Amino acid sequence: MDRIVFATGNQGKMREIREILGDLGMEVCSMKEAGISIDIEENGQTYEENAMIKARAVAAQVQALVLADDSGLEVDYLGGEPGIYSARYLGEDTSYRIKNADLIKRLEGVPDEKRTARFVCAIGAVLPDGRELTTRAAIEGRIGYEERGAGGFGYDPIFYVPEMGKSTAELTEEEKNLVSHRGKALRLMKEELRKYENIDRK
Ligand code: ITT
Repeated sequence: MDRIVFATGNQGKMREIREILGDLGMEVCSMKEAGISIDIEENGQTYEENAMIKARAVAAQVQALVLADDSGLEVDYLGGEPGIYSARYLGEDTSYRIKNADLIKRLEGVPDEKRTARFVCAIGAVLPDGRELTTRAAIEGRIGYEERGAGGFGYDPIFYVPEMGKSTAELTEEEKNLVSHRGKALRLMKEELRKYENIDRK
C-alpha cells in the first residue's frame, strides 16, 4: 500500500486530512486527484454507514486504501440537529453565513449551559483486500452567540470550545487537528490500520 485515496469532495476536510495523515509516509490524494468523479448518494442512517457508502463507492473505482469521513454538528437544544444532515442543512448550496446565522437564531435566549453541542466524525476504510474498518470520535463544545474566527470551514465559526476559550475557527489548523473529532477519529484509524499491516513507512 503506498497510496490513500480519500473519498471526499470537501476541500476544508481534505486540508485537515492531509496534515493529520502526513506522518504515514504515504501519498494522500483526494478522489478528484485520483481522477474519480462520481455522485454518491449518502442515504445511510448513521455517520458510519455514510462513511462506508462513500469509501465503498470509491474503492469500486480504484485499487488503493480508500478512506472516507462522514461528520456533523449535533446541537443538544435542537434534539441533535443537524447531525448527519449537517452538509444538507437548509440546502447543500446555502452559504455557511446563512446556516450559522440560522442556528444562532434558533438558540436565541438559550443560556450557556443549554447551548451544548458536539462535532462527530466517523472514518470508514476499505483496504485493498476488501476488509472494512470504521472509527468514530467527537469534540464537545457550545454554540456561540456570533461567528468568530476565519479558520476551518463550515460550522467552525459558531462552535465554541470552552476549555480553549475560542471557536474552532480561531484555532490554527494544527491546534484544531489536535482536539477535533476528525483529528481523533483519523488517529484511531491510523492505529487500526497499523494493526492490520505495517503501513507506517517511518
Ligand atoms: P464529503 O461527503 O464529500 O466528504 P460533505 O461536506 O458533504 O463532504 P459530510 O456529508 O460528512 O461531508 O458533511 C459534514 C458536514 O458537517 C460538513 O459539510 C460541515 O457542515 C459539518 N462539519 C463536519 N466537520 C466539521 C468541521 O470540522 N468544522 C465545521 N463543520 C464541520
